[in-house]
Amino acid sequence: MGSRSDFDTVSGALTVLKQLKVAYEVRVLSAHRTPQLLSSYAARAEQLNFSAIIAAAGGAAHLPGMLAAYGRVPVLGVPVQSRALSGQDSLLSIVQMPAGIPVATFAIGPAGARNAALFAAAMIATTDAAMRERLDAFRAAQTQAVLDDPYFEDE
Ligand code: RP5
Repeated sequence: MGSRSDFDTVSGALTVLKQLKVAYEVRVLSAHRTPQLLSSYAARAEQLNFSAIIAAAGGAAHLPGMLAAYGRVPVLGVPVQSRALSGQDSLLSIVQMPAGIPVATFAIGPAGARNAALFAAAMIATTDAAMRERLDAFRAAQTQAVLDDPYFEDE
């Protein structure tokens, strides 16, 4: 994440990663406050052969694009809801990558962070049968929660 202040947005992603037993690490890296750190972290992600980087940032959110530019690890960008423009600025700056360096972009805020984690797990599941089973179980539990809702009426 671009700042410690992004943590509330990111924390739901960590819950999902834990639940699905995806190994992860968490860092605060700022494209503008710690630019050197950002490039060395992208190199580390490549060296360790990470499956994905979930990059959450707000405002002029160049963190995901810069991480994607420095390495080949797929970057999943999460726009953080900014105070000034409610995250529209974050969303547009992450999603509008010029052709050549892709960043997969998710919804603004905590929903986007959780979905980025689920997407990373789905990427891993393409070559990992145990992860596939955990994802299936996650979805089944989600379905069951709807069915168990007293306001849900079965036909
Ligand atoms: C971005 O600027 C961060 O991703 C954060 O969303 C936003 C504000 O950062 P702080 O000023 O709260 O550190 O770099």
